[in-house]
Amino acid sequence: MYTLIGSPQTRAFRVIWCLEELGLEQGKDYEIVPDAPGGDGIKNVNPSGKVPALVVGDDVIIDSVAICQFLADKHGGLTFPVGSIERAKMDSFIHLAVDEFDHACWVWAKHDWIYPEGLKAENVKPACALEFKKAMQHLEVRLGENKYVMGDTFTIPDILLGQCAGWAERMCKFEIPDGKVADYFKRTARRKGFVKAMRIRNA
Ligand SMILES: N[C@@H](CCC(=O)N[C@@H](CS)C(=O)NCC(=O)O)C(=O)O
Repeated sequence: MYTLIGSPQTRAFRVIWCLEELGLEQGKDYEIVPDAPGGDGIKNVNPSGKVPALVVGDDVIIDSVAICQFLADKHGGLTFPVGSIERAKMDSFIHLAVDEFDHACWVWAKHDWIYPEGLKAENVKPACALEFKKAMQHLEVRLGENKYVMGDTFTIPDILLGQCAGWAERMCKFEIPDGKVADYFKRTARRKGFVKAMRIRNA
């Protein structure tokens, strides 16, 4: 039984979506300890207090991407074999999600409600909106006519990009223009794994 530490409203959502896509069930294969960032529970396993973390027996894995990669490798889904070209290309999409999508949302959040007043800089939020818009354009070109970023196979970067898109729309109010990319996000949001993860998030 895995223990996922982190509230489902945080990046822990990515891990829940990943677990559900891999056919693992809450209560049977994993449990969630819905700690907020900085809480005592998470600080016991991650000195930075950041969520999520996954407890696996006597070990702990920190970072949503590392956790998803571990689960995908272990349960044989959402990824490609280590050393394959597909794996390298998939990893490249993971970096696109983290460097461009996650980063724009995260810096926006820091300058909106996380930092104290004195540290919030004028113009940072519009700069993040611009970065996000550029990232959407990069994604559109790289997606091409594909169903998912790696073609017909749904993989970890689709989870990361989908979670970031929801975050961007809900919290940052970044625009997702109609067209290929919006259709792609709608497609990922129709997946059973996403629907089940959202049910857990909203419970
Ligand atoms: N790269 C890490 C980032 C984790 C992260 O920043 N989590 C946020 C919540 S979604 C957090 O705990 N923030 C508290 C902080 O930055 O102190 C991951 O993907 O797990």
